[in-house]
Amino acid sequence: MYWEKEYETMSRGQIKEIQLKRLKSLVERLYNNVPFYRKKFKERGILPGDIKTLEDIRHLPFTTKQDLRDTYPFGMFAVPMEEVVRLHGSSGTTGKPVVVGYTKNDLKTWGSLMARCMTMAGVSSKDVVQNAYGYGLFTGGLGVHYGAETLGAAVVPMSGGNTAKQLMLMQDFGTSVLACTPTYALYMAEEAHAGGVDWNKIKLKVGIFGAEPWSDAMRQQLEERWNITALDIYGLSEVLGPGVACECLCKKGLHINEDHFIAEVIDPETGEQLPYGEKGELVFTSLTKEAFPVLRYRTRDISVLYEDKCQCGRTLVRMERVTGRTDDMLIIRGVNVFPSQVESVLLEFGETEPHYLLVVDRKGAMDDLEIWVEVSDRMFSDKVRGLEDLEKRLKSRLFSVLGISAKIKLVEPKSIPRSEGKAKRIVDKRLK
Ligand code: DLL
Repeated sequence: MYWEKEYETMSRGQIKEIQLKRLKSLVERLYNNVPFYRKKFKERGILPGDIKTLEDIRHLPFTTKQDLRDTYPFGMFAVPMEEVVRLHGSSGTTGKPVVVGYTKNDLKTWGSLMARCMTMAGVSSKDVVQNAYGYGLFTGGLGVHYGAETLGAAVVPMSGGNTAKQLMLMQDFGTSVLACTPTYALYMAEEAHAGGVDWNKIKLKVGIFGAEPWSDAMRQQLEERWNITALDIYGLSEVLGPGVACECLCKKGLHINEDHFIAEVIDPETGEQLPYGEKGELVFTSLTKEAFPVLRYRTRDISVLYEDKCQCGRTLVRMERVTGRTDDMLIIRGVNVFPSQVESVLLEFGETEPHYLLVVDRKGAMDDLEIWVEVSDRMFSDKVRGLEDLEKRLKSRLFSVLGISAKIKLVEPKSIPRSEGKAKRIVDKRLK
């Protein structure tokens, strides 16, 4: 089943034609309406008329998260504020979020791209979609919500949490589609198996899971525990929100909605474009967004693109599921965490050394973060009371900076292995 068959199954040549036409008009809009891009184009001596082929995209500048921070909050918007009808933000917890905006048209496009993704996943207007992505600045909740409505399905706007009620409504409403992060779906499955659920009343058939990396092993667990087909959905606020790409029932990678986004894979060191089939950093250009278009946005997500036709009949390029990033950002219980945030806290405390390790694991369905911290010589020989007090203060300060709670393990000076190359700050056991 297709939502917009003509776009989803057109020849590669036709897709490229549409992309070129839209790229030309995007560059024109950026040049005329966004001072940030006009300056960048001028520095490189580029005029909108210089874009003649799709390959010319290689001459255009990248956009980074830092660029978006520097123009906070609305500096990248390409339309006047009176045309903006919605604002969302990235899921970072410290400092200012990255702000993205949408016009009425943008919301319509987003709704239909999400409807397209859900159709790809086998969802139809007959379904009851329980939406347990968080509603709020995060794009997951409202993104899925409007997609399901556009499709004509019945959406249950649960948002995240409140697991007992989630399970109750799932049974009472005959929910057939569950949309949430894979970790939350696993947690709900655990609770459901722990008792109280009448499995005859569970009508789930599909899970649309994303917003964080997950593995095929986890897919298998989710499929077995819920007796469903579990599919991967990808997106990021800076480019759209959920709906940039989604798996079809063939489970051979995620189809990118290429009539709205140009996807490239680049070598993260040199910035050079890599051919299909090679692994590198994903870069997206949003072709049709009006309020907040981005040119060659560096996602930091690592993937591979495949151009061969999928058995589902779609000709849209597929991306391999994202399991890693070029930076050291971790997503723990849905929150973006950078080791540098931990470092900055340790530097505030005189009693610790800036040697630390973030150990992330999955206990049952929950992500678990333990932070190993080396204490200074002076402190280590101190009384136990002093150490306990330090642990408490660290825990509370880290909670306020990271936005999630972590276990603290104070270790002896010089006990965390030193590295001769890049420091190894992270042990992530979740994707094993
Ligand atoms: O996570 C949008 C979203 C909502 C996608 C609901 C899917 C479902 P951000 O909060 O801006 O937006 O986070 C974007 O999350 O760069 C990836 O690192 C990661 N991510 C998103 N989807 C996936 C996925 C939303 N399916 C960042 N697999 C991205 C792996 C994912 N990582």
